[in-house]
Amino acid sequence: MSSAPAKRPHVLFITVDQWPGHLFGFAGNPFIETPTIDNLARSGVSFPNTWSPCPICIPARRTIMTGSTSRKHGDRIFQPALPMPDMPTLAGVFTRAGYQTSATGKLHVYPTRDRIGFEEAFIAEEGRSHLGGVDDYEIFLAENGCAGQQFMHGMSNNEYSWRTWHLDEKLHMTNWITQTAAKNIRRRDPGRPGFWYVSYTQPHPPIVPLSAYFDRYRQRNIDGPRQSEWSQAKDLPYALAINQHLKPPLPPEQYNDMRRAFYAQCTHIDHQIRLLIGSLREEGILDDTIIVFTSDHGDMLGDHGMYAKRYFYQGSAQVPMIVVDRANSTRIQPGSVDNRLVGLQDIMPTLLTLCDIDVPESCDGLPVIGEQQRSTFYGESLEGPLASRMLTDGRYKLLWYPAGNHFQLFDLLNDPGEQHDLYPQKALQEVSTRLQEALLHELYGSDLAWIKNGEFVGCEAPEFVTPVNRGLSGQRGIHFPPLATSSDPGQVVGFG
Ligand SMILES: [Ca+2]
Repeated sequence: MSSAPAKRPHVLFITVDQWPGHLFGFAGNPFIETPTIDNLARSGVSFPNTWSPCPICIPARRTIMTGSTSRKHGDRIFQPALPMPDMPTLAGVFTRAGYQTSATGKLHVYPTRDRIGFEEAFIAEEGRSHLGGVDDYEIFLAENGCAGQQFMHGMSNNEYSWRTWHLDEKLHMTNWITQTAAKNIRRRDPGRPGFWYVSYTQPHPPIVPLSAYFDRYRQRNIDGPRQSEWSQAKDLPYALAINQHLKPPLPPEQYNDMRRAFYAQCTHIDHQIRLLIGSLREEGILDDTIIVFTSDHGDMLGDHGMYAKRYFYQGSAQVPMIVVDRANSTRIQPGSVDNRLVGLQDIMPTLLTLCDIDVPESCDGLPVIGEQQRSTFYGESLEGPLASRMLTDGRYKLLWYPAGNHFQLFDLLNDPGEQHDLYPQKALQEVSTRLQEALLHELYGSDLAWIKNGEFVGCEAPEFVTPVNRGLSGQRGIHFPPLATSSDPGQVVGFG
């Protein structure tokens, strides 16, 4: 039997949920503390032009785990009861290559206990137990005398109210994910390379930071949301108007505290990552471990009057991407910044290439350490009147809202915060036309009804009716006794 697999590098792949790419020290934000992740960036290469090709939880995670985009993996909406496509998965390919593979935290797949190729999965699925399958974090809470108390803080899974964590620090989901993953590193089989997927459920709401981390930010100045003229226009695209009305603006003091609480969750995760690195170091394998850090999508956090994700503005769709190679490798220059266009579909081919494993043909992504680069990047979100599409060449970004056939154009070099919509400017018509032509080539399926004779015609926007949010955006209740599995597992209990 070959001993070659044991010489392969280990992999620590860390994913966070809903953490925008611009909210890091290494990305230039002076308000947030992310010393550990900044150190990862200094130890490897970061990619500031990384986009979530469909900035919604389930589609983004299907992209990460298949190395392909919505067109191939089959979801650009958010389909909670859609099984994984019949394609090789990141985990499955590593397992077949001889790796010991484990996932800890959020997978967000259906059926819930589908291991999607991992040998082991320890899951924390944010209280979606109506979908069936036990949740390891909920078992942990019960074993520690807190059965069903995960959501007793009262905060919603998709709102921007906040309070500090209501149970002991050691019971916080971020701590549980770290401890479980660190244990998996310690209990590894020393004869095989390890692949540890660590998937934090935060900083996604419910915003429930530990009080120690909120206190850290309590007295600090904090940055505010991006403002723009275009987002206050009366003819705002339907998809944007709905968001602005669903989550009305917070008064400044409340907004600032919410943002501090969000940052507190981020710094908490950053510090917990130190334990993963420490565990690898004490096992004597840190220098032989490739580390990748990313997020499934970001959060608007009030930018342009909007919250959460689904959109292709920077806060929602631009994600962090850091790749740290083995120590002393010459493939990556520590501390380098690579401005190529990158997407979440590139993670699978990148990790496989770094570990000298063949990339399946089903992967659409490109290894980010290779010579081959894309000239444009396409993104898609939702279908019907809430849909939006994006096409960027890295310098300019074109957005299309089919409902109302509304376009926007931003100059990412001079206006990374996208505060000035340049689409109406005649001087840039050539740029818009070029990006529109590239966008036409990307469209498929139901989108083709929005094209006539090669021209964008879109569809009529529905009459705007102020949305009513009776369910508090996916508010959870008391989870003991355990919830019964719903007869309709597709029932949405809040976008993730
Ligand atoms: Ca998500």
